[in-house]
Amino acid sequence: MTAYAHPGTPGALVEYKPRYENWIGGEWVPPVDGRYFENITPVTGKVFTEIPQSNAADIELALDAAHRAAPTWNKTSPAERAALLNRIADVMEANLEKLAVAETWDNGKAVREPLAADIPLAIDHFRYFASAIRTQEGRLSQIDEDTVAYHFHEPLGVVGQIIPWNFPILMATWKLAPALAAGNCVVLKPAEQTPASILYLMELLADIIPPGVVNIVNGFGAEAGKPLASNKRIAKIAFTGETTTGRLIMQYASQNIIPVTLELGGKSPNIFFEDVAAEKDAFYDKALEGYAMFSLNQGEVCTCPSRALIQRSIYDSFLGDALGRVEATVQGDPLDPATQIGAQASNDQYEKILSYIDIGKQEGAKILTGGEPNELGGDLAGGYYIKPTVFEGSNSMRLFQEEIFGPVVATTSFADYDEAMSIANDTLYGLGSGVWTRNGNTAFRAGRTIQAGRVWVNNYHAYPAHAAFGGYKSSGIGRENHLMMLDHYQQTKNLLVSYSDNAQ
Ligand code: TXE
Repeated sequence: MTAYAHPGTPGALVEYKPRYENWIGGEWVPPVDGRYFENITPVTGKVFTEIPQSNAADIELALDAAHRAAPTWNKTSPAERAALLNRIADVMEANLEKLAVAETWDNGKAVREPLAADIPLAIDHFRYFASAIRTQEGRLSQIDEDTVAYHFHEPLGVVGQIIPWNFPILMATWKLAPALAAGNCVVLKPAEQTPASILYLMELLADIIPPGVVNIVNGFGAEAGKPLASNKRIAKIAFTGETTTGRLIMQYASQNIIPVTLELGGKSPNIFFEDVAAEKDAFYDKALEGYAMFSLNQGEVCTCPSRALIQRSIYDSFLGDALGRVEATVQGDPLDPATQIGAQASNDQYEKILSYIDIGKQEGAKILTGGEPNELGGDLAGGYYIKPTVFEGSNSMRLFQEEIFGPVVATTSFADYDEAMSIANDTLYGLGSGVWTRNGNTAFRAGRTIQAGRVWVNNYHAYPAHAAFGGYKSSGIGRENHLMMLDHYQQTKNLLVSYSDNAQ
């Protein structure tokens, strides 16, 4: 398959508008102050569209629209909500290729990923929550012969959502689908680095979402995110982003005593036990692939397996084979489906990753491959490309302790099971982790011992809608995906009824 034409060039599948507005109350609404910022594609480093630089006034407009829509939308039946979610999924499916190209242009990721993962997962997510809300039931407790406690699920009302730039459409979906299924209206702020693909999606959905049920306000964290997260008119704030920002979000929410869900940083261990190498078979091959997954989505994944732990007895041979796999990874034009690693999402992130590569060198960690930008030619010359990078070092190094959010893996060895567990848990974070072994008992014990919300056993980077996802420790509060997500967007109403005329 040949590469997709870049937006703005002849034959392009996606044409972005030169300027977007906020999506409020079912209309495109210019920012109150009339300010816009330039949005750059990381593929070439060039500006391709302008985005509203909103502030508190725009957030208030969006909240006005959401509160106008809420009395009706909050009362819709589960069947009506499910129908909307299924319609959204159908439109996305009909436009899958366009959405994948739009996502790549805004974020820099290799288009094969949104084609095969981000967009199909988003579609499935809407369908999953359409089913979930149809099958959700309230509860009834029989207190005594004549007294009954009914438990009803009620929507919270109007909720705020703030998302990051690594999976713009999928992260929007993870938050929108359960919120809408539960009957809430939403004001969502995309990340300033990747606002365009979500606006492109809203253009496709403009006619099917009732006005005010979903509102998108763009802008920067302090100017637009804070007035949303600290607003008295939201009943909940959901956030994905950096741990330091998560702390601020909790402070804002505490002023209004509203619930918060936080999905924050990670430094996930990926552990390879010696029995993995007992045979050089398909399982061994799968484990090598599991090691190389640190560069998936350019390493810009909160669960990036950024710490690899390999048992000492197989360290040299396994790492040697794994390096071959890493070096064979294809980096190039993100719009070429053959490309496996694209561009980092922004210049800031590109600089941050390179600075961590310097920190690693200064700490005395050894670079085994990569460790530098990938200077691609032609119109990709201005883009933000970094070669997948393997470091060898020890777990006390900053390289092993701080989230880099790039295609960089810090690798170390361990003697036995106990040491593996102690290194794995020696981190502030607890989001993802991987365990690779042929021994079911080792897998189970390690899975229960590692302090992380998700432990992948003999696989990695799978995100089905019906598996709970979220963090231990500084990686966050609450879960996303799975039925249980509905609880984060609902109130419980208890009606305690006596059906007796007798005195109490
Ligand atoms: O995150 P921020 P940034 C990590 C990753 C990355 C680092 C910085 O290590 O290098 O964070 O990224 C909004 N009130 N992750 O600066 O600032 C902001 O506009 C309200 C991990 O992009 O947390 C954006 O929409 N909102 C992560 C969103 O928060 C505020 C994914 C995330 O931005 C705000 C992204 C404020 N005061 C980065 N300040 C993951 N775990 O997936 C910012 N925002």
